[in-house]
Amino acid sequence: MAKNEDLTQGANYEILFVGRSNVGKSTLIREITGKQVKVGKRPGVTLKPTHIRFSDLLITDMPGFGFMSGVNEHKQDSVKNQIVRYMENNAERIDLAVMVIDGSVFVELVERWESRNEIPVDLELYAFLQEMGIDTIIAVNKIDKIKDKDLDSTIDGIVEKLGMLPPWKQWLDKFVPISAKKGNIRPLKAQIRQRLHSAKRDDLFKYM
Ligand SMILES: Nc1nc2c(ncn2[C@@H]2O[C@H](COP(=O)(O)OP(=O)(O)OP(=O)(O)O)[C@@H](O)[C@H]2O)c(=O)[nH]1
Ligand SMILES: [Mg+2]
Repeated sequence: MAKNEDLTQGANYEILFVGRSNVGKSTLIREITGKQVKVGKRPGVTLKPTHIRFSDLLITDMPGFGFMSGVNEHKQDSVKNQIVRYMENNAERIDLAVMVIDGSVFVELVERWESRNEIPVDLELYAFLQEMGIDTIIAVNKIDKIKDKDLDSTIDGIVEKLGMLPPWKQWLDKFVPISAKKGNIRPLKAQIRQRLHSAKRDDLFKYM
């Protein structure tokens, strides 16, 4: 634990990966950085913020919001509180958040919550990031599970749920369709690089 904490010392640029459990955050970080982070078949694999460090670039893999098999409700609440606290405590250091969603089920899940009159965790998380003023890219993952002909309408639906207007292609700097598992992550890399470039940090391109 102490060692994990030390990785944050002296970091000047932090990219945070957040999202519901099992959406593919850890798989994505592995694809982007080439570093091994724990990836699981079951949700709830990452239970604490995990850091990877390159020079003064800090990459943080957050535990997933939402359902985790074999983890009780109390524990799930404490994971959620931990995530919120981490974002509050480190908002100044966090330059960019990549919110990962499972594009193949996102709209259905959100509607299921809405039909129970509950606020979907994903929307809550997104609103919180906005409130904290953290620049956020939505990585629409698992597009290998969506039929080509349905891709545009599916992403349009996601855009609407997040309170923006379709067509999604007017938000190319915000919504990036990817498949971490298939190694199809180029649009996300391009967007991250654009943010690094704006921050005059082209020197960090070599790490991703
Ligand atoms: N089909 C498909 N599966 C994927 C993709 N990306 C990740 N997965 C799978 O989704 C499962 C969960 O991946 P993880 O990377 O562990 O997910 P996570 O978001 O880090 O999960 P937590 O640590 O529980 O929050 C694994 O079985 C991955 O192989 C993708 O693009 N397509
Ligand atoms: Mg994980």
